[in-house]
Amino acid sequence: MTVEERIKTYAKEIGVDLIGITTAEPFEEAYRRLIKLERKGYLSPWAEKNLQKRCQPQMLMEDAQSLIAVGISYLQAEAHIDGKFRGKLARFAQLKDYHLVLKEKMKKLVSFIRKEYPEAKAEIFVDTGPLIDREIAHRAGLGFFGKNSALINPEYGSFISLGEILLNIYLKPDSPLKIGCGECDLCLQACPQQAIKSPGEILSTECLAHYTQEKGLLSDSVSKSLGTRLWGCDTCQDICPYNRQAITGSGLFEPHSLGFMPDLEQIVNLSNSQFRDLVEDTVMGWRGKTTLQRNALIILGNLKDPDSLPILKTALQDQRPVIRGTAAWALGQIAGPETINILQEVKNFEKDPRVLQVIRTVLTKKSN
Ligand code: B12
Ligand code: SF4
Ligand code: SF4
Repeated sequence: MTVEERIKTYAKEIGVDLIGITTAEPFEEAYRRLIKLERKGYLSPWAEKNLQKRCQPQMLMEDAQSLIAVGISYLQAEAHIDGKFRGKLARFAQLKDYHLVLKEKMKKLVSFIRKEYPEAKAEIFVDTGPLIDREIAHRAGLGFFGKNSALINPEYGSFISLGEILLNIYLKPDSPLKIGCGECDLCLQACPQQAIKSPGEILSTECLAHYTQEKGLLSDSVSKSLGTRLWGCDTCQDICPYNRQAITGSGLFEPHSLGFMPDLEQIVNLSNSQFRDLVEDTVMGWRGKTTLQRNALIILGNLKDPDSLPILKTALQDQRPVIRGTAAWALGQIAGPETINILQEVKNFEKDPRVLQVIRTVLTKKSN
C-alpha cells in the first residue's frame, strides 16, 4: 500500500466517509469567481474578506504542499415529532456541532500521518477558516459543484460536512470528478428567495440560511418567507435528485437534546443556563440566545394559531427590543380583535422606536 492508500484506509476506519488529496497550489479559477461575486455584492459578510488568503494556501503555511479534504455525511432518518408548536431545523442543525466531530477526526488523521512523517506541519480547518472548503473538496475529487453551489458527491449527495488539513509534505493528488447537474434546474426554481441568481451564484444575504443567523429584527417579507424554519434552510438540497437517492454515512453525528423539531415554547423560555446546556454544542450556539428565540417567535407568527397568544404576550414584556418587536409582528399575523387590543395597549408604554414602528405597521394593516 502507498502512503496515500494507508491514510485513506485509516480515515475510513475512523468513520470519515470521504477523503481526497489535492495540491496546495493557488485556486486561481476560484479567485476569479470570488472577485466577480464580490463585484456583484453576492458574498457573505461572514466569510474571510481577504480573497487572496481564501485562495492561496501558502499564505497560511509558507511551505505548504498538500491539502487533504475530508467529508462526513450528516444524512440521517428524520423522525416525525408530534406537538403543536414545532420549528424545523435544517439537517446540519439537528445534530451536535459538526465542527467538533470533524476536528477530532482530522486530529487523529494528523497523528497517523506523523507516524510516517514525524516532522510534518499540519493545520486543520473546518468552515470558519479562510479557505474555501467546497473548492478544496472539489479539486480533491470529493464531489462536483451543484447549481445550488453545494458540493455534491454522487453517492452521498450534498448533506456532507467538509474540512481540510493543510500539510507541508507532498502527497499524490487525486483528480476532480467530471460530472455535473446536466439539464436539471430544480433548486433554482425551488428557492423561496430566488437567491440562486444563476447556476452556482448565490446572493448570500438573501438566502434564508443567512437570515436565520442574522441578528436583529427581520422584515415582514423575510419573516413570512422563513415559514417554519428555525435554523438554516435545506430547500435547495431537499429537492435535489442526488439527495433523494443518497446513501447514509458512518453516522458519526449524534442528535442534540432539543430534538429534530424543537418545541418553540421551550425555545422562547430558555434561560441563559439552559441555553448553554442545550444549545451551545450545536451550530445554533454561535449567534446567541436572542437570535434563536426571535426565529421561534417568527414561526409562531407564521403558524397563525391563537393558542400561541399567551406565549407572544409574555414575549411582549421582554427586556430585549428584538424580542418585543418580533412578538408584535407575530401577533399581527394572528387574526382577531384580541391581538389588536393587546398591541394598542403596549403601544402606550413602548419606548423603543423600532418596536413602535412594528406595532404601528401592524395596527395600520389591521385597520385597513
Ligand atoms: C459564508 C457561508 C455561507 C453563507 C453563504 C453561502 C454561499 N453559497 O455563498 C450562508 C450563510 C448563506 C451559508 C448557507 C449555507 N451553508 Co454555508 N458556508 C459558508 C462558508 C463559511 C463560506 C462559503 C463561501 O465563501 N461562499 C462564497 C461562495 C462564492 O463560495 P462557495 O459557496 O464555497 O462556492 C464555491 C464553489 O462551490 C464554486 N462553485 C459553486 N457553484 C459552482 C458552479 C459551477 C458551475 C462552478 C464552476 C463552480 C461553482 O464557486 C464558489 C467559489 O469558489 C463555508 C465554509 C468555508 N470556509 O468555505 C460554509 C459552507 C459552504 N456551508 C455549508 C452548508 C452546509 C450551508 C447550508 C446548507 C446550511 C443550511 N442548511 O442552512 C446553507 C446552503 C446555502 C447554499 N445554497 O449555499 C457547507 C457546505 C457543504 C457542502 N456539501 O457543500 C460549508 C462548506 C461548511 C462546511 N465546512 O461544511 N453558508
Ligand atoms: S438554502 Fe434556501 S434560501 Fe438559501 S439558496 Fe438554498 S433554497 Fe434558497
Ligand atoms: S437540484 Fe438539480 S440543478 Fe440543483 S444541484 Fe441538484 S442536480 Fe443540480
